[in-house]
Amino acid sequence: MTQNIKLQNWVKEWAEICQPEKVYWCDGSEEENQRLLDEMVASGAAVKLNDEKRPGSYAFNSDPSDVARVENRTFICSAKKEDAGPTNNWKAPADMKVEMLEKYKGCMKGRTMYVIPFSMGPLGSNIAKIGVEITDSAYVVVNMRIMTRMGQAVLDVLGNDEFIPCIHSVGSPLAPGQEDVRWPCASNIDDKYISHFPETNEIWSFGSGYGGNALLGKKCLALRIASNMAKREGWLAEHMLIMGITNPKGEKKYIAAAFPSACGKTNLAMLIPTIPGYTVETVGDDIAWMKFDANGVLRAINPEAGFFGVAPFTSAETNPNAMHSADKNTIFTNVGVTPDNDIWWEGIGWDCPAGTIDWKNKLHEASSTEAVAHPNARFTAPANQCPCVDAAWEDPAGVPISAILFGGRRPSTVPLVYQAFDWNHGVFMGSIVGSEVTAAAIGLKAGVRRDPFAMLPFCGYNMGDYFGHWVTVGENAPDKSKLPMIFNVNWFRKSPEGKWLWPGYGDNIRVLGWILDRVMGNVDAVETPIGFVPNKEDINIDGLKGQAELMDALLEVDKNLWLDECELIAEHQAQFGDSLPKELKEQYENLKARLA
Ligand code: SAT
Ligand code: MN
Repeated sequence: MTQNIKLQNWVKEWAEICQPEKVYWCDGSEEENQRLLDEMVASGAAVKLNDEKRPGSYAFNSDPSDVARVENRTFICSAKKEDAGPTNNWKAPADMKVEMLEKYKGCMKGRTMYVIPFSMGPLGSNIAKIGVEITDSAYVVVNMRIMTRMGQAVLDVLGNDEFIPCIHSVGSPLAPGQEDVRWPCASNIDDKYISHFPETNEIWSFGSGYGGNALLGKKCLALRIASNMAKREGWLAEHMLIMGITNPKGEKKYIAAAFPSACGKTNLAMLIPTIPGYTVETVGDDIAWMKFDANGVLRAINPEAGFFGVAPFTSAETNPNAMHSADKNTIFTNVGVTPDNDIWWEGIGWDCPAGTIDWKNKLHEASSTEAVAHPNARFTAPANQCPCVDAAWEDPAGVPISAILFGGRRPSTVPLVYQAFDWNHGVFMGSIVGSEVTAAAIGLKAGVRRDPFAMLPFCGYNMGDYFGHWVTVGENAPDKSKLPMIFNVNWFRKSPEGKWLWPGYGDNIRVLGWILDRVMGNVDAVETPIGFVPNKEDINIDGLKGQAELMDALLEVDKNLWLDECELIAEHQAQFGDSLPKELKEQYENLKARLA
């Protein structure tokens, strides 16, 4: 329990609004966790998996209408619309609160209101932030217990201090005697809201029970709200993995890396090197909070305690470390369940056993073309179960960051790797990250879909101001010589005939090796109009058959393609209007001048 009056009053206030049957404060204990899981198995909401194959693990199926984040129902409710910027949905805070309070009235009838105290970041670390989530979903409680540090220990650390209040309801009250469904949620998309009030550090979520819509510590707090706090306080809250890389000489460096979705971020964070002598260790696979220490070194922590990873196509081949992270004590959502209560998904590496129940809770017929697992099916697994978790992954001081990587899916134009000339050039690189889409794929004009810093859905304020914040962080760095070097990588370049030019996966260590060499000043590079590109002999391709002939095409910087790219960049920059920092306009002009 807690003596925190503000917290007690806040819970009371919301209990009056939501009218739950009872209020329950989560202590985070093993017994509590087991009790909630047992209750959900008994009610039919969860399946207990085979204890020999998947100890301590459970499978849930969501409602088919509730399978992913809802970006068109995600709102940044700053006082001024400009402060949400051109890339966020906005509503005035007061209007949003009036609208949502109508929804919250009585929304927990017949349900338990759980109070979840949680810490993003190691408990008691001065970088960590404490939130309290109110929810009517026991599924959320057991997931938050994996994804965050949760329970009484957090209240003990909180004392009478401030917390970030997060309110969540699945929006599905029960009338007396009404039987519950397996996955309650608001059935109408317009009844879902993921709202953020950056000026008051509040999160209000309604109508969805899935992922980032409901586990409010993740995208809502650790990115959208934290990005606002970071701007005010002079640090960085980023959608980045953090990994340690040790080279054959035993020298270890940490890097942070941002990629839009579907670029293999979790796989990179847990990569198994194909060249001998290198080791990769994982600090985090999704979010990095970075601050300068007293010596002017930028240090990063992973605010999370677990992985909420995409299941389909994760296998012993693509990511054995992720598979092992999910060996036990794991919650699976929207995967198939086999007759012996194991899990199955597309690309898991073996055939689907007869009698498997699909994510829609139907028997999967061998002849069926329907997916067994939803494409956004997830595993929620404790980070400390990852075989390659870094020894310092919970160090409250964070790990020193030597390099920051950006990347997207670019079949043409963008070389395998290139390095920014300086910090502001690197900020420019981050601001133009994107993946190419074909006209066929989305029925729109073919082009590059930009996802600056991979933060498009997660930046809690005006994206132009966010670019400006990155510029400011560089300007205010206590020691500019200690700023991380910035790189762009592209594992996805293709030949004009459409063949991949790079093997990817574990072979990406060959590129990371070059990046480490640059960081340590071991190799020169070729200066091109877009940045420093490797001399091809400096990328180790030993043992890769046929790779040598592809290196020129892979590293090529084609001025004409880049002049075309500049036109797209100009369009991209234009949307930010006056909020685009002059430094990025300059970077664009300089790039064009270098290409001329
Ligand atoms: O559902 S989450 O937001 O946690 C994961 C994702 O969509 O990136
Ligand atoms: Mn993510």
